[in-house]
Amino acid sequence: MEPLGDWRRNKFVSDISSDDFESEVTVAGWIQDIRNLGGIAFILLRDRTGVLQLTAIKKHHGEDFFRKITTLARESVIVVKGKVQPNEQVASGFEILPCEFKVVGVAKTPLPLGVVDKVEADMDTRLDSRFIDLRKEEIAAVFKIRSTILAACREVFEKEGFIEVHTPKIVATATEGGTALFQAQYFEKKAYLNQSPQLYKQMLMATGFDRVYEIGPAFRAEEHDTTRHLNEFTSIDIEMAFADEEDAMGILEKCVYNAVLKTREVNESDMRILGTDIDIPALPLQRVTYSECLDIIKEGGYYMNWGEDFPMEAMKILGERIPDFFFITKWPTKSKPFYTQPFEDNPEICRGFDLQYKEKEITSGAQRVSDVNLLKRRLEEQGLNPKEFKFYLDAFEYGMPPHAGWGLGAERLTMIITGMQNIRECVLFPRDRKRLVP
Ligand code: AMO
Repeated sequence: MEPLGDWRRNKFVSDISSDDFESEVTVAGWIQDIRNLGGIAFILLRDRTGVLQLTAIKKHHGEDFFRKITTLARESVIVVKGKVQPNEQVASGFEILPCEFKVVGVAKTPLPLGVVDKVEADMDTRLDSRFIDLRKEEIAAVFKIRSTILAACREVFEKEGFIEVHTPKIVATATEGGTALFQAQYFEKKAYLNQSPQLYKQMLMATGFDRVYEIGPAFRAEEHDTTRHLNEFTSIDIEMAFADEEDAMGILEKCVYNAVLKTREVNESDMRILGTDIDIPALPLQRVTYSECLDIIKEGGYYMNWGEDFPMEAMKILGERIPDFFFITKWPTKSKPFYTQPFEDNPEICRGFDLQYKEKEITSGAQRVSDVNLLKRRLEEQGLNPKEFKFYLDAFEYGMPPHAGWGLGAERLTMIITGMQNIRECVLFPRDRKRLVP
């Protein structure tokens, strides 16, 4: 292995064009394949933007150079200085004739997982060697898109006057119900990993910050092992003051719109690699009330009682009959968490909403209860002890404006935009019922 020294890449593969013909470039990456034909060898070098061909010619380069470059193990990392030459026979239209190269990272053989092999490895094998799995362009494409989605949401937040905040992840109380909590030892006290920034983002509404967003981890000790659930996911959260659920939905639909728009602009080739596409949603997104959903479900041949949560079968009927992205509004109050504001004139239903993509839920949100007495009552109704929520309730006692917000699962949105069927494809190192390593 050689030190990098002052060698630096000055071109990514995708940056090289006919403008570079006959000039010297420094490229760097992983050796994807070597085809040695005896007198001439083709070495495929991959970086995050693509693959190029290095051509080594025994007569031109000499025996030693030729042997050294053709005997490198696949997936070793090299830095190469070489001349760009036009070559019609190569898909990219050029090849690089190396002048010098350094081996800066040697790969052991055999590889635990192939990068370009046609045989598909199962998910566990892939995740066990995730650092290699992520070298595959179709796997990396998902994370390039995920990055665009997050940037697109941030862009909306910044434009709409939100400030970015970070709330604690080690906490003393449950937010989203007591069953799905991971316990932690906090010195001599019992603590939990936070399920959602819910209580903290609401408390921030009492500060005058007015509009906050947080993109951070959320932990759920859910036992079930599905293609839609993780035990650690990234939650995109907002909270806004002097606002109701419609205002919050307005920000959400802008985020979704911008995420799809930016992905189509920035990640055209990644979407092509994934063989997927998604239409830019028309705004405003359709709002369908919970009761209207029941009617649609009934028309679809499935019957359920008012107040029940939608089982997957019912969700599928909805997904088939309503345009892709839609809101479900006006939920039964008892089906939503304690912090959801009931309608003043009909407290059986509340100002909570979900954002759906077909049968998949991607966001929950609501206008919140800002009256402390109602909040205490709601806690008790749901079998929770207001005393345990004192730190939260205190923030409502000294001037709390009405407010609303939502939480959007980054992996769920990425799944939808990339067309992935398993949520594990949308997180680098998934945490699920069985997986804690790597
Ligand atoms: P909720 O519990 O519905 O609401 O979560 C909000 C969104 O987070 C994502 N999500 C998950 N993603 C992957 N794996 C999981 N186990 C998982 N659980 C949830 C989903 C979901 O729609 N405090 C409220 C939000 C709010 O009202 O502001 C909350 O957490 O995309």
